[in-house]
Amino acid sequence: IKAGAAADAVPAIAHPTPEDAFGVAANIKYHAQFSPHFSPVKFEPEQAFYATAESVRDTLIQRWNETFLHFHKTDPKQTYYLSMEYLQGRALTNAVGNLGLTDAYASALSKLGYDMENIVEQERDAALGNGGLGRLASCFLDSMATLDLPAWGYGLRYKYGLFMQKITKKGQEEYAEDWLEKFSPWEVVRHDIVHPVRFFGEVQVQADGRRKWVGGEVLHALAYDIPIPGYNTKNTISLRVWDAKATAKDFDLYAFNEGKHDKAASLHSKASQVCSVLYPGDESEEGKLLRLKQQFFLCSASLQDIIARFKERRPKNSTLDWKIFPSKVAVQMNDTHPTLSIPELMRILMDVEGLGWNQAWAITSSTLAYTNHTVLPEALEKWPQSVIAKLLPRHMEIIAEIDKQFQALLHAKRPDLERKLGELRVIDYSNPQKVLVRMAHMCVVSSHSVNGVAELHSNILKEELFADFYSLWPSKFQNKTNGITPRRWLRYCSPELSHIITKWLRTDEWVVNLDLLTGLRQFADDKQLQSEWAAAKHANKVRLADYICEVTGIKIDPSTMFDTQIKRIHEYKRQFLNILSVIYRYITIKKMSPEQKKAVVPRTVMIGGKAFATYAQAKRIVKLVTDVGALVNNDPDVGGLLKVVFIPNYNVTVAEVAIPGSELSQHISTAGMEASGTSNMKFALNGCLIIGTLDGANVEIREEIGEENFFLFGARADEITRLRKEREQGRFVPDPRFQETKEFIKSGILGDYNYEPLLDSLEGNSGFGRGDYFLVGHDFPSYLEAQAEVDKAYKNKATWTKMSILSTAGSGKFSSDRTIQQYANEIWHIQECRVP
Ligand code: T68
Repeated sequence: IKAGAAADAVPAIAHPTPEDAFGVAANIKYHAQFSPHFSPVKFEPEQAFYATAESVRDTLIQRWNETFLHFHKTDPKQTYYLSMEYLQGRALTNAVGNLGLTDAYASALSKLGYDMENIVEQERDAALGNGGLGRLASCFLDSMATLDLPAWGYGLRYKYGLFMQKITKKGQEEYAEDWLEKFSPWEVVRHDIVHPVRFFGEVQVQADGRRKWVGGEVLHALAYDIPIPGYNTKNTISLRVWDAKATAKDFDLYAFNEGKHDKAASLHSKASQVCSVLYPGDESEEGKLLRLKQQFFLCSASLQDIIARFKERRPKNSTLDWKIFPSKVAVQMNDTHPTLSIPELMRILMDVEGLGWNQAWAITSSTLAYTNHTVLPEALEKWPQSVIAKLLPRHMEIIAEIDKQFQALLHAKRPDLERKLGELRVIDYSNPQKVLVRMAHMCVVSSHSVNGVAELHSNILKEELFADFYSLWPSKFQNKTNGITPRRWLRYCSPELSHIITKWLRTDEWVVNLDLLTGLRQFADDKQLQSEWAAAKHANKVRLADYICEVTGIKIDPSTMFDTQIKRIHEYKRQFLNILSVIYRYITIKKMSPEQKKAVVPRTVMIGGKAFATYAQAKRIVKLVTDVGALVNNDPDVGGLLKVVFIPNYNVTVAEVAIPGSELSQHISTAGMEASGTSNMKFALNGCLIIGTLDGANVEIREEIGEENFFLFGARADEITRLRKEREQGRFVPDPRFQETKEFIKSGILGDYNYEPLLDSLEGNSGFGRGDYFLVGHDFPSYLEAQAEVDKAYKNKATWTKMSILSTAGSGKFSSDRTIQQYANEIWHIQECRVP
């Protein structure tokens, strides 16, 4: 490369390249020797993992560079996905698989005396997210790369991602998990990509009347790139995560030498707080400030980066034409967490670039789009105006102006809505002591597209949550049903099933065209396929049983039905309903004669998930599951007919074992409350049958796989309001089985833990102050009936296996490739840009 020239003449790599097993083995050895992380005398599995990962990284970086240069030269419109969360999980299997190097790496490692499976196990999960929303973002990146789309992700490089969960006698305990403790072999620090981000300070009016944000504290956002390889393509995109830094200039050497060590490095310590923890508690004012700081840090650094790229790619000697910005840039906000992108883009365009309000507004609103992931009122972000004004004084001015212009618009266009102004405004003045900014309203008002994540959810947005906005801007509202990547969630997590699918479809094209799975339908009755299918499922069950034994010490029997519910613990997801029915099953078994017991279908019920650290009710549910397990698993009367296991520390890697190994999975939220769900799609794709309510994407899954292959129960979304009202009016008569189950818990047989607050939630004193708000009591009887149907179906192995095959066959729609193609066509308006 010549000085000053573009770096597109990538020089030949000076060390062995991973093209075949010999090349790979040599390359791994090279890294073991020259990557100076470990002493050279050791080559244990951990070192072997890092050397292997660094070897894979060589290829990734090469492709990443080619992709970047190709995008740079072609200059297509590019999408930037802004998300506070990414739940990436492990990367090694996925990377070598997508690169088409699985066999080469497996045999190279075996030449070096290792087996791939063991090496893969050394990697820690990158858990920079909570649950569905974060995992969705990660699946989307895989699809963007695979579809050759010019698209990138932006996020934050938290030091401590999602906490580690330990289950003790007290229930759930949380510990910080340091995924970077050693280092991550996947990230590439970009020392040349640094953007200043200001907090606090004040607004000055300049001579020309323009406003300028000055003073306060300025931190620096330093970029780390995590390469994301597409499947079967050279395209390798970036997840760019920001870390906060202070500079040497911010270090007060004089103060330090006077012994004032903390004071000397106070900005450095503030910088280290910004990206230290995912979702720090926000009860206190300090907590709120930190969360808002994190959100703004992501928005400001990413927008500056996007704008720098826009400027860099403009033809030489041409003047900057801001009008074309929306034809070059699409920004997708993953929920309201990146909402501050709106006032930040407005500020940059007006205060830095000198545009007027109207032009800045036109650009901002045609660039930004918003995805909503929840209708739960308590999960819709509202920030105190006072906190925003303190941290981001200029942004608060802009937000106030957006609010004002929205009022003017209503006045001019929709006087009929003016009486609802108070509810619709961006700023909520209803309590003058506590003025709040409604982030979702700001997103709806300022974006050109608003989407929900499943048909039912998008309809609820249009008809309820955002009904008035919908009447104002009907064409803004869209649906984009979620999806999952078939690479991680079938091809790599269940190689056994994948091989069978490829064999029967006579192609592995399904990995990139998941609709091809419908081709399995014609063989669903074939005895040969059924027996291969059942064998693969059994192998996956054995693997899960081994894992459960390893982490809990509990031995479970792979010949029993494996029934799983894994997701965040929440009252609306109703793990409580699940465990109540397990208790009822236990009570019933206890009353049975030996003859009656023979007819029972033996089940292993597994529940896993993390409860938010301050969510007391959710933590009680975790404790209840473990207490029920302790009772049931040790009762000789039960004799293996029922086992109850809490799977600790649920994360992406655990899901990759639990999902293929399950036969029944539970998606049993109160109808209307689960926006979509994505684990339902993962289970269905892996031939696991669903017991569920008509909620979120369950509705569409049931349509696709056939209602005869889905165990449905419970109230529908459009009945919920009426049912809650009836309940309030005392018109609900509980099922005697429900009463008996509650009495059982009250009896104290589970030990001395106080379950009263949990039981109260079923009666009228729930944390939400509303009696059985989640309608556990109402749905209990129909849930038991659906469970009886499950047992009946399971008794006939051929029927069950056929249903399992049809479940996989009908899951094609739920590929995130489909979802992302729809975002690309209908929201982002971007085209494929494939590296030749
Ligand atoms: C989930 N939301 C939805 N929120 O609950 C789920 N983090 O139905 C849907 O399938 C999924 O998003 C993807 O669309 C979340 O995971 C969060 O994790 C969250 C909520 C508030 C603040 C932070």
